[in-house]
Amino acid sequence: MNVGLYERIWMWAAAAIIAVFVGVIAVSTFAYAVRPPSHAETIAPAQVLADPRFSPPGVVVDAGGNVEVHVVLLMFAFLPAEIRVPAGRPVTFRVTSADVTHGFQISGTNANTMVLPGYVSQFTYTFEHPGEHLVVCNEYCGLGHHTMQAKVIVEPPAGEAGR
Ligand SMILES: [Cu+2]
Repeated sequence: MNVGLYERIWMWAAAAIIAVFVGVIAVSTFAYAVRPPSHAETIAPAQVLADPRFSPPGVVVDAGGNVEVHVVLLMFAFLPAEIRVPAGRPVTFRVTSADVTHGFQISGTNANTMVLPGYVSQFTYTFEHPGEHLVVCNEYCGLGHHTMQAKVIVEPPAGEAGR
């Protein structure tokens, strides 16, 4: 088969671009563990509020100072509805649903995940500045969907209060 020079060049260029794309995905997946925030692990949706990972829901700071927020979404509320976290430190959100598919989006940030019943969604976010963010459900979940809201209150780092 006779393939022209330019066509051969473009074929190899296209193959190289595809190889680079696949390589970037492979490196970010296996070397940097980049993955979607949903499906971190499984959980029985009917027992979410009794599960030690989410009972009680709220903010947990461990001995090492790591901040974890455990949130349960259900028709039509966030538990807890008010989340207080420190500024300038990575905060890991672990979110799950007790019933249907919900969404967890923190306004003014790129923190956003689907929340599927049966799975825990997890992501880590650092709030740079103190302030208040509205949290909304962005997956239609029923008649009261539009009333679902919570807020994240970002507090000044410890020792800087009142500055
Ligand atoms: Cu909703």
